Amino acid sequence: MSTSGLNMSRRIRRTPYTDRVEQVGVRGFSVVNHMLLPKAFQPTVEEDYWHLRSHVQIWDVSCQRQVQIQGPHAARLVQWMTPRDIRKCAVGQCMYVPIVDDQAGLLNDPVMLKLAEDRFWLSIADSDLLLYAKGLAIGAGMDVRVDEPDVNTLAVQGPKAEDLMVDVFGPGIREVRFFRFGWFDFAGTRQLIARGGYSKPGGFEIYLDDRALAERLWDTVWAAGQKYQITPGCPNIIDRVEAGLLSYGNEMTRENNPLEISLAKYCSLDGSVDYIGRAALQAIAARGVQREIRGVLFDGGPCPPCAKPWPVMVGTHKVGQVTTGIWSPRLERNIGLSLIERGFWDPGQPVEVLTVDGLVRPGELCALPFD
Ligand code: THG
Repeated sequence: MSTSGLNMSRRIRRTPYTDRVEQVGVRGFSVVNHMLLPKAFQPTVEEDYWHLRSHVQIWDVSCQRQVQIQGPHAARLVQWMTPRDIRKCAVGQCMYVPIVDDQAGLLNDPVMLKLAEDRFWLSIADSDLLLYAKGLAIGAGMDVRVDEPDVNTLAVQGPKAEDLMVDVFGPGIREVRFFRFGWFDFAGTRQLIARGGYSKPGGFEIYLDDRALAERLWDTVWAAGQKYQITPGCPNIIDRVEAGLLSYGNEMTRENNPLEISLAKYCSLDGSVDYIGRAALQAIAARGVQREIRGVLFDGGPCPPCAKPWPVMVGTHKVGQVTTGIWSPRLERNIGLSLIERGFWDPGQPVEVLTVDGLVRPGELCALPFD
C-alpha cells in the first residue's frame, strides 16, 4: 500500500472549511490533532512563499484546537502546566506557553488566550493536551471544566492582512496589538480576533465559534480579499524555517526541554511560581543544557523533502540532525533547523548534512531566525 494517499475516515476530522479548501484546489493535507490541515495550493511551495511575503492568504488552521479550561481553579491549572509565569497575563492577551511534564519534557507549545480571569484557551500544537489537562484536573480534584469547544480558526496572513481585515471587521482591527485579541461583529455574532499567526509577515487569527457560519466567513474574507490578490494558503515551510518558528513533533518532542529550544525566556526558574517539572527544569538549568537549536545553511542544490531527520556531522562525529530542511529561494541556499550538541553550536561552525539522496552537503551553523 502506498503512503502517499491518505485514507479518510471519521477519525480524521474534516473542518467546516474543508469543502471550500477543496473547491479552491488544495493539493494535499497533513493531519494535526486528528484534523485536516491543508499543505499546498499553488503549483509550488515557493510560489506560496513569495505570495505570502507580498500579499495576503487565507488559511484553514482549525486543527489548532482549543483546550478550554474554565472555573474557579482555571488559572491554577494552567499555571501548573507551564513554566511561563502567567500571573501578569491580562484578559485579552495571548502568551506562547511551553507545556512540560514532570521531567521538563515538552508536551506541547500552545498559544494561551486569557478570555476571563477564570477562562483560558490553549490553542494547541499536535498532541492530545486535552487528555493531559483532564487527567490533572480530575486527579487533583480541581474545580474546573476542561473541554474542546467547536472553535475553528481561520488565519489571515501576509502584509495586506490588516487592510483586508479592516474592510471586513472595521477600523477597530488596527487597535489590536500583537498577541492581543478583541471581539468583533460577524453576522450578528461576536467573534474573537487575535493579531498573530504562524508566519513571519503575521496577520490575524479569527477564532470562529459557530461552525454554521464557517463558509459565510470564508466567502466574506475571500470576496473582500480579491482586491488584495488573496489566495488560499497554509503554514509555509520556507517562511516558517526562515522565521525560526518551531513545530511540535518535528523540532521538539517529549525528549526535549524548553531551555534547549530557546524558550528559556518563557520559563520562570526563580521559584516564584509553582508548576509541574520545575525541579527538573531548575536542575537542567543548573547543569547547563547539552544541546541547543540552531539554523543550518547548506549547499549542494535544492534538497529533497525532509521526511526523516538528516545527520549533521562535524568530521565523523554526529552533532545533530536536521528535522526540517528546505531550499530558500530568497537566500538561495538550503536552510534547516537542528538541535546541536554543546561544543559545536557556535554560529559559523562548519558542518556536513547527510541528506536522504546520499549527498554529503557542506554548510555552516547560524543563529535563528535566518537572515
Ligand atoms: N497560532 C495559534 N495556535 C498555535 C499556533 C499559531 N498553536 C500551535 C502552534 N502555532 C504553536 N507555535 C507557535 C510558535 C510561535 C508563535 C506562535 C505559535 C509566535 N511567537 C512569537 C514570536 O516568536 O515572536 C511571540 C510569542 C510571545 O510573545 O509570547 O508567534 O500560530 N493560535
